[in-house]
Amino acid sequence: MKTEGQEPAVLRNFLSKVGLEKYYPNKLTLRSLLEINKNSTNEEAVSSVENIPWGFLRKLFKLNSECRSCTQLTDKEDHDDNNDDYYYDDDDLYTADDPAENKKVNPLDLIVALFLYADSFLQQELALKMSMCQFSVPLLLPHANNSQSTLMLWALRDIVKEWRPHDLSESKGFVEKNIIQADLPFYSFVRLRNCSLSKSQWLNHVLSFGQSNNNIFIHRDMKGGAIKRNIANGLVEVCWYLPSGTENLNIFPEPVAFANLRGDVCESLAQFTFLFQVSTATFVFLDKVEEEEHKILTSLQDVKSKLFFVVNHKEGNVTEDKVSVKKTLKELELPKTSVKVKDPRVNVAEFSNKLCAAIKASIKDVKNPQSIANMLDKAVELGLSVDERTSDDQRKAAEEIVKGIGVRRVPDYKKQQLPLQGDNWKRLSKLEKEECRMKDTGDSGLEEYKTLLQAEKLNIREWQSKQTLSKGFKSFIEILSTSDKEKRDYFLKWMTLKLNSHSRDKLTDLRNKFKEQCKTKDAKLTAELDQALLESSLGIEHYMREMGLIYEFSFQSPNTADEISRLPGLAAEMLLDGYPLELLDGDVSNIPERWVTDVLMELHKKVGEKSRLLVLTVLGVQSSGKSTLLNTMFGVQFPVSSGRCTRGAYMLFLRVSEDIQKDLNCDFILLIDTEGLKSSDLAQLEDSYEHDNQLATFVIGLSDVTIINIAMENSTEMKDILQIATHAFLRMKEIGKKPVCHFVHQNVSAVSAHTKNLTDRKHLLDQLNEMTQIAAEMEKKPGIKAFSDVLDYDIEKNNWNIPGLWHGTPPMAPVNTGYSEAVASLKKNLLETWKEDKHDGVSQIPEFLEWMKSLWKAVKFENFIFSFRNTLVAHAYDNLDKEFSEWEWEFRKEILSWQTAAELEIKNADNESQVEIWNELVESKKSEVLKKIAAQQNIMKEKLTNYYKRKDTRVHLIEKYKVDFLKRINSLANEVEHSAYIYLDNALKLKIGLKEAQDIQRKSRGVIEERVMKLLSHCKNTTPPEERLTHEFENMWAEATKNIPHLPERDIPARILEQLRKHFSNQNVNEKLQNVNNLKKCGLGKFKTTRDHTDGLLKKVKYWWVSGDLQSFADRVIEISTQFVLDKTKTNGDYHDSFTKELLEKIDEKIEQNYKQYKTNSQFEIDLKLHICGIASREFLKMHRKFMSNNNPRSQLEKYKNQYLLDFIDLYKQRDDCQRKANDFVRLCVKPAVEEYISRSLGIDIVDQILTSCHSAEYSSRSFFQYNIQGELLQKGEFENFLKYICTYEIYVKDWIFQHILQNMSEDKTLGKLKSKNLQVIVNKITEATEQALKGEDGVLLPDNKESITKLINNMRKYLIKDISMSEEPEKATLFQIQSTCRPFTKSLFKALGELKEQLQNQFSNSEDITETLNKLPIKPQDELFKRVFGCGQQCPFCKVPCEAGGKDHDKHHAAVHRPQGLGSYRDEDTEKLVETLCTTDVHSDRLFQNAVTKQEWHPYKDYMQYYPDWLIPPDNTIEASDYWKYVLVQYNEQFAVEYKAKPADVPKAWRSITKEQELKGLKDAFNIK
Ligand SMILES: Nc1nc2c(ncn2[C@@H]2O[C@H](COP(=O)(O)OP(=O)(O)O)[C@@H](O)[C@H]2O)c(=O)[nH]1
Ligand SMILES: [Mg+2]
Ligand SMILES: [Zn+2]
Ligand SMILES: [Zn+2]
Repeated sequence: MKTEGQEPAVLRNFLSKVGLEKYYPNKLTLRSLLEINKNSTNEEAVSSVENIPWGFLRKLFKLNSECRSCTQLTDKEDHDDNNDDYYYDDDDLYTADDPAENKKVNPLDLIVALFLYADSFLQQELALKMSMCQFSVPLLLPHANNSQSTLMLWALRDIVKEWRPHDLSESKGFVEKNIIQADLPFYSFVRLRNCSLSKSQWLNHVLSFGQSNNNIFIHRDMKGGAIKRNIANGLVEVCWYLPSGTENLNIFPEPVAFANLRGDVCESLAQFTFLFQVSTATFVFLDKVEEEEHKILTSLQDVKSKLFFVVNHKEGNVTEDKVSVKKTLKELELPKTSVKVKDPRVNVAEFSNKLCAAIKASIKDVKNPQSIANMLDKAVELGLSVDERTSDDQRKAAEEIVKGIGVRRVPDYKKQQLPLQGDNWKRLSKLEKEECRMKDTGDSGLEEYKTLLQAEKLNIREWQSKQTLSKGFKSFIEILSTSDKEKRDYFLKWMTLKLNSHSRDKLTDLRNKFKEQCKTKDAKLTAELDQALLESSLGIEHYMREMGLIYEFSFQSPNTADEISRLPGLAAEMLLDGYPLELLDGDVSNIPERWVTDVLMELHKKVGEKSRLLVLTVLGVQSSGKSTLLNTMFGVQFPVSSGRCTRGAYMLFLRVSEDIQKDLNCDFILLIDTEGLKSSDLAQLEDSYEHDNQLATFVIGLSDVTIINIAMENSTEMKDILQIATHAFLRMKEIGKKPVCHFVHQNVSAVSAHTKNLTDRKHLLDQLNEMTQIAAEMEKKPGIKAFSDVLDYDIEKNNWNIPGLWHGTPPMAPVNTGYSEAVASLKKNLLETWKEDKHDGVSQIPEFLEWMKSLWKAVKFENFIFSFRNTLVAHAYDNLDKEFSEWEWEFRKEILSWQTAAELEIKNADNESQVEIWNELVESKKSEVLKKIAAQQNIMKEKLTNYYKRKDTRVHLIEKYKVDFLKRINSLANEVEHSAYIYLDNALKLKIGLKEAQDIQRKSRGVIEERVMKLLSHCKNTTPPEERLTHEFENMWAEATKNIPHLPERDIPARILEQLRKHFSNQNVNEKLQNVNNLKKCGLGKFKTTRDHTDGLLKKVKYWWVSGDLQSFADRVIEISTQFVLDKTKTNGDYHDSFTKELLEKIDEKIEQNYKQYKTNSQFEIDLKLHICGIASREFLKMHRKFMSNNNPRSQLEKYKNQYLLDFIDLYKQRDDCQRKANDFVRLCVKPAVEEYISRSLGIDIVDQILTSCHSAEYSSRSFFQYNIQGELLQKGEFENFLKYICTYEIYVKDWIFQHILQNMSEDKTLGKLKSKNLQVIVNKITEATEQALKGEDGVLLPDNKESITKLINNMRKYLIKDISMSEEPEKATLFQIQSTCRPFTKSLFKALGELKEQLQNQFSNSEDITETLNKLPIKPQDELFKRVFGCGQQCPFCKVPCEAGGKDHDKHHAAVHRPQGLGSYRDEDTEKLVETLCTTDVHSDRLFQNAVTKQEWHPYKDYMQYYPDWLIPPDNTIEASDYWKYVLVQYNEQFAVEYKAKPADVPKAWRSITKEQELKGLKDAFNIK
């Protein structure tokens, strides 16, 4: 073709008129037309000439057969303008430069222009679509008025036609061929300058015989057909007549090609010559022959059988004309039969019959029909250019490869040249599935079997990786990766064409056989043929598949070649170019995961990580028009064929243009086309249902929008598809994915269809409901009853009727306009509803891949819902959980702070007032805290709600956990309330207890002070020597304190026993308790479980084992309880009955949690509680005694003895040691208060400190905590630790946390710093308060006298009431008989305070006993952190792994990784060996278990939920995740056996080679830590 700038003016004018210059030549790409843009959803009417081509293209791409009629603007003014011109389509007659003409375009011109500016691939697509609409397509494309012409072989290459010749009409077989490669009779139609007949119209008549009139060729009576042609003259179009095998419908028994030359012969001599030479016969339409024409015609060779004249014999024809015709005929010596005269008396039908007959007659004589492809040489010879010459190199390369197949059978070729997708790949896929099913375990142990499977897999992978590339394949890859884009496209196309034509005949044959076979219903033969069909098909997709597999396995070998590592990039490019990529290989039912992942990630990178996807999938019975639907909807090119070659799912990326990316909220639309689903012939094959089910679940799981294509009403296949899809939707709902679903009913065309179908749709809904119920039952989700429980389904909006694709009987039928319109409106609606809906869950490629992996994994298990584990969901859950933990701590902190303030208030309550008043105070505090808790609860709920509104957190994935979290808030509130009440009660009890002691103390102090004064006046009179004074004082002191009463000691054990009785009062067990008079003898020795401790049934079975287990359970409870008691006694407080209550509650909780397993009875409960209470009674008694002695009034007074002595002496000597007094005041009164202040909030401070320090991560989530703790276990590598961790998990964790805090607090003297900070705060407060206290209420300084000191102290107390509690007794004692006045005292006081601060500061910064400090804290940081990470404390019923779900109250317990059950002491009853199997393996095997819970009946692991409905144990086929615990079992097998009094487990050999590194990696994998 000519280069730019040289094109003839007429062409230039035309192109500029329709606005296409910038695309000339061949610059508009197919790719650019596929983009989804504004026009995809909202098609505007064509409003300007420049828009005409686009409007046409859009319509053509959606297969609208009316597209040719939209080549002019719908304009009002031009109605009557050109009436007169209708009779003429001759250029010279039509000269007017009509202004209206500028608004119109002749459709033929338009088509020529389009072909001129389209690139080669778009040309092919145009031709394909046009031919589907049954339009003629360009064969010779003129390059503006004759100057040049191109044979459009390439453009027509892709057209594949099917037909049924007469000899196949019996068998219902058919022929499928690239039409230009078929050897067909070829007829040309041309005209002379003077010709009043429209040959196009006549051709149409001939070709549509028996069918409604198809306008195959554009003719003058069509819309726009009469408009002056500017550039289309010289165009040769071609179309084909194809027989359908029905005798009376067929005009010709065999296919025939028809060519039509536009314009007259003289103008396009080259074209005419070519046509005449290649044609079976040429029909010349004419009224008369002109001189020039006569010359042309008579110069033709061999015209006798090849030339026909069609002469229009009009009424009143000029004789001259007749003569000219006669003359030519004579010279040519044409027989009479070669001249057809159209007489006005002959009507249309008759005359077209005549033409038909002429053609038919001539067909009989055809010896060697020629294919269009073979006309190439002739064209070159005649100087025409040929479009496909440009890609000759690529053609040769493709031919070379295809030639390589040689005479081999395709299956053999594939085995040799594409070996990776052969039997090994199939076997590997089987193995992977077997790993999830564990069907053929045979005699070997489960874990052993698993390692065997692994080993075989590894073997295969290795073998695969060692394959060298075959020659053909090597060059395939080479060409793909070295060519530039255009060359690559050509090459791929050529490959496709060559491969298709290579295998087509063979396949058609097989397919026809297959069809016949299916009738016989012989399943075996059908399966064989099916297999043969699969094996014999060889297409580009097989090469692409091999390419993926090369990459997939290349990782097995360390030295992956560069060219291989570049493959994903190459494939990504091809995806972006619009090629489909195989996602799921349905032939073997497997996904090359690494390949797909890397390709898509490569793509993700290429598009700048902007890859939000909208995934759209079509599902439906095989050959129900799914691919056709997608192609029509989006203009894409999924392979369409009447037979199947592959099974599986292909994906294709469509770019979304920038103008609507925001609206659609995506950058790409990802189309997934499925193949091979439920082909009716295969339904009988055994695994087809399973295969279909997997495929459907997988693709539905991936998609945002699913279209269920239903082509046949009520057939069983359709039902099966519905069943499969319903099931898949249900599963998606359960795992938190909710796709949009549309049902497309094809072949429903009646206008009334919609209303009439209402009943049908209701019926469909009934069916769906029924199927939902069945599926729900299968998935054990009885709560789901109706389809609408699963999906948002609207009977109106989600059902679409689409008329049949063909308008008439194929192959001659054009696409039904109704089809095109319906599909377009479906598309529009899909995109529009997508726009309207809010989608927070749009995923990018990485997330899509995550879904792909987890879906596929779950699909492989039988138990989809319970197997599904998606790291995205896990992450989303973890994130919320982390945040939730923070809120939870805020909540607790708020209440804890309030609590300590309340405690202080109670402590500071007026000591003089009645106990009732205090009671009231506490009650009011309780209602205050209730309100506070409710408020906090609301705040937390609000936080949760807001979290669920967030866009960045993928909350849609964890929607179903919202209830869990709400529950957690409530149970948190309950817990906090409970502990706050206890706290307040304790504060009150303490206050009352102390009051007693203080009363005594106060009285005694009064006595002493009186005595001192008395002694003083006595001594003053006698003036004894100084040493006597002391002596006198000592005597006096001894006398005065002699009778100070002791506080009565309470009988703690009795009180505990009473509590215990009360605790049991509701149960009918008092009788048994009656015999117990005191707790003295309880809990002294070791607690022993007996047969009487469990219920009936269990006594019969082997007792030692059950008892062993029960014993260790009891031991555990005792240990935990003792720990609890000791924790309580470590504080300096007094015993309180609530301790016993709490203790008993704790025991109850443990018993309840484990009741199912041990079936313990009330005897056990009583014995155990008595035992523990026995221990507690002694500890609590100790505690009480210590408290008593600390608060004993006498010893309290002793503290002040020295002071009184000094006071006495000073008074005697009339000295005033104001500084001493101030010091004493600070030491005895202020210092304890300050210390209390510091430790009061220290607990909270420590937790905050740890949560914000570098250790915060450890407590950020349960799983991270586990990860750390287990990592440390591994590091230390001590059996004892493992044992402790497994058997006494709670204690171990508590201890671990405590140690962790200790370590943390000693680092950098953190504790000292925290304390100092608090010290600074309180000292400042005291200083401030003191300064303020110096002033009276009126703001005036207090007078400088003795009395003011008391006033000052009272003021201070008042100002500090919210911060500290200064006891009264020490104050009174130290300020006894102070002689100084206020001012000097204040001075001394400040000095003393300063010294106090310094002293404490020193103390804090020197190391101190952190344990001691921690134990004494009123709020224990270890407890708070424990609450944060411990969760519900349940353990897996099989392996004892602790539950990792958040909070105490959740739907299901779960843990990321389970352990070999033997680690939890589970053994085989007969061999006494510990069991090595993991629960996660068992639950997907066919194994059984028995234990107390099943009443020793055997029960399948698969149905463990029946007995443990609150546990979720997802199956796991991976080997790595549990490496950690396997390693532990291997390492300590013997030790565990000894410990559990069993025999060591049989560990699979492979486990022994697990290294510590692998173990650590396993740990990381298990907790999702990267
Ligand atoms: N009669 C008829 N044929 C159709 C219709 N839709 C598609 N086809 C033809 O059925 C064959 C299979 O179509 P295809 O789209 O490959 O089906 P798929 O297997 O579901 O993807 C093709 O030859 C289509 O032309 C329809 O509505 N009516
Ligand atoms: Mg298909
Ligand atoms: Zn387990
Ligand atoms: Zn739990």
